[in-house]
Amino acid sequence: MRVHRRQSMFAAGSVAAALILGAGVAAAHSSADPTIASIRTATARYRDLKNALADGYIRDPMNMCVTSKDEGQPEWLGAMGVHFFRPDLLGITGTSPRVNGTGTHTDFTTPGVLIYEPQSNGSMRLVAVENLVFEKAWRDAGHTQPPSYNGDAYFHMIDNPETPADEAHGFAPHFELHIWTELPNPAGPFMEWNSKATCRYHHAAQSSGTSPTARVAARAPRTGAPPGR
Ligand SMILES: [Cu+2]
Repeated sequence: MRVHRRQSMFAAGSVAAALILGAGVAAAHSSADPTIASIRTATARYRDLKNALADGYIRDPMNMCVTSKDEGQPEWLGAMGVHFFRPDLLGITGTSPRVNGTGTHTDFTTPGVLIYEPQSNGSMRLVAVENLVFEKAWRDAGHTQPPSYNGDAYFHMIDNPETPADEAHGFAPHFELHIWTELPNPAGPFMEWNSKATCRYHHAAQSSGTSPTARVAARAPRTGAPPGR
């Protein structure tokens, strides 16, 4: 069901991704990936945002609390939240014209990105972890398949010039995968949007005023996907 929905919803992006990656490729498989439970344990210290900041995570400079609605997608899909990045793990090399980097980091026990949901009392609740791998760096490292987590391929994010939306949300072509370690996602642990996450308590005054970019998840068709995730 989840796959169905993604395929219909992101059909255009999937076509773009298929053009890049070739249809029907199997995801590169790593058998050494940690379990979600162990990732949750390893990142438990980041439930306290102070620990994240101390370890080098920085708040999204745009300070966006990202929602599906902001980016032109159905509101019922939900939200992500506010992203905190480790620039060193992402290997950021520049931000113009797109955020680019050399990062190929895929270890979720030290994720490149942490996602927080603003709470009504002003605190920030850790909801998910994410890794983001730049496509060129990944291919330059000799990989012929997208990165994957326990056989689940990362989403391929690349702008489709034929649409007004920026499907790569300001980033150079990359692969990304979220894992909703702290806030279970009814749509599945790896889906981009979580209907249980909200940006309701993200203060408008914190926003940059910049128009949100569209974010469309695209992933090449792959084989061996467990059904019904
Ligand atoms: Cu995200």
